[in-house]
Amino acid sequence: MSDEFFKEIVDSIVNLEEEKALEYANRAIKEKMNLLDVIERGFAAGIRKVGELWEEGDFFLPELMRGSQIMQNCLDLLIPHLQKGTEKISLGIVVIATIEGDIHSIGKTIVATILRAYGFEVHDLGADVPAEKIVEEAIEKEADIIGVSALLTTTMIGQKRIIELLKEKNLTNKFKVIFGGAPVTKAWVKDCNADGFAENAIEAVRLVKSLLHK
Ligand code: B12
Repeated sequence: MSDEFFKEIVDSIVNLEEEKALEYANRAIKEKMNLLDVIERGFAAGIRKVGELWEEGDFFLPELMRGSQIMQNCLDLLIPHLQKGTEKISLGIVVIATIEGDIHSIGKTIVATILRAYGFEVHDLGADVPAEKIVEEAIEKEADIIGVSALLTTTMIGQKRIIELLKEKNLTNKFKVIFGGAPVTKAWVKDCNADGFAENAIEAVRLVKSLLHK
């Protein structure tokens, strides 16, 4: 798996070349590459580059949407292969969602998939989910961990709302709450009194394992 291959994937996403991108995804599967690496260093790097181009005004919203659709189609191919090694015994229960007002789902879905592959029972509630619903589901599923994704600075406040709700319901000690998403920082986690955050899916696995002493 060479850096050149990752670069080719990035270019296919940036140039909005769906056929090529799908071909690379299929090649990665066929050649049994490390698919998480392929996603993080190839496809995710590509979509982030598209985001930068959009921010700089070189791309418009339809191009951003097209890029994310191509990324999603490639993930649909890759994810079932990532899940293959899933262990049968649950190491813990995770409820995960992207917070209300925020439709960014790609990163959250990758984290959910990888946690599943590492043996956690994961309930993925999807995107644009109200804080109240996330807490309700965590109670119902008897979760150990609540994971909340936010990609917009305007929706991060919803992550804090989860902590407030748990406090109101006297449930602070029942769950560990972790955050994720590009704008989330250590300072924000501290400010909210959350239990941690992770910048990518592998770090998320490490974080969850350490919080649950696995
Ligand atoms: C793809 C994308 C979209 C797609 C989303 C498609 C989808 N189904 O997800 C579409 C085109 C729909 C979209 C829409 C919008 N977008 Co957008 N989008 C992006 C983009 C380019 C990439 C996001 C992404 O998928 N990254 C790849 C994944 C793999 O990375 P990730 O999400 O960061 O996730 C990783 C980690 O953060 C972490 N993680 C993530 N979640 C969690 C959760 C837990 C619990 C843990 C532990 C870890 C974790 O692990 C993940 C895996 O490595 C970003 C740019 C960027 N740099 O993030 C802009 C970006 C987030 N979007 C932005 C904006 C403004 C919008 C819109 C408001 C645009 C508009 N005017 O309509 C709308 C939002 C509408 C809404 N209400 O939500 C801005 C946000 C600016 C800000 N400061 O708030 C960004 C930063 C672009 C920019 N540079 O300006 N977007």
